[in-house]
Amino acid sequence: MTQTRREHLVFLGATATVTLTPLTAFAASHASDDEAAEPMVHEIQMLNKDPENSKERQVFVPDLLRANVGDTVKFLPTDKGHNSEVSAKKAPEGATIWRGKINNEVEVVLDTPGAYAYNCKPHRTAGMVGLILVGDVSSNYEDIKAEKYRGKEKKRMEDIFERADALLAEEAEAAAADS
Ligand SMILES: [Cu+2]
Repeated sequence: MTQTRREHLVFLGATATVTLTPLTAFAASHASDDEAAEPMVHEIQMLNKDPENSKERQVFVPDLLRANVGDTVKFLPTDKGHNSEVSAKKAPEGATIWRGKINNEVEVVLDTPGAYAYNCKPHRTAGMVGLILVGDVSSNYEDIKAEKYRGKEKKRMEDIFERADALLAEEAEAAAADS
């Protein structure tokens, strides 16, 4: 497979989002949105400690990811003792769901548009959760938001949904300005 230099740079930008804030990641992942975008690989680290706030433990970084249909997400076992999994009711209908083993890397092609609220099995109640928004999320975003989350999981999901709402509003605004 050959890549033009420009596509290659976009790809590098995408892999670098691991260390950026979600809003920056969003901007990077949509840098080439005007054309049929080359599928990208996004990396999410499974960590014992949030590198930006050492008081926050058991985290996915980034915990909010914007992706296009056909992109790949990789969950990396950077620290030990974690997994990534998503249940069918917290993913779009018909989507490929995943259940990683503890300490294993998981690689998933995001084949179905919608929202995916995943978690680490042993640390779900400790709030080790994350959200992936793939393409048009209107089919299940509100349903996922209305799901039951408990304790620290609830607190973290509320924070993630707040950022997701802002991101989707920003997108809607940009789309309106475009037309
Ligand atoms: Cu965990």
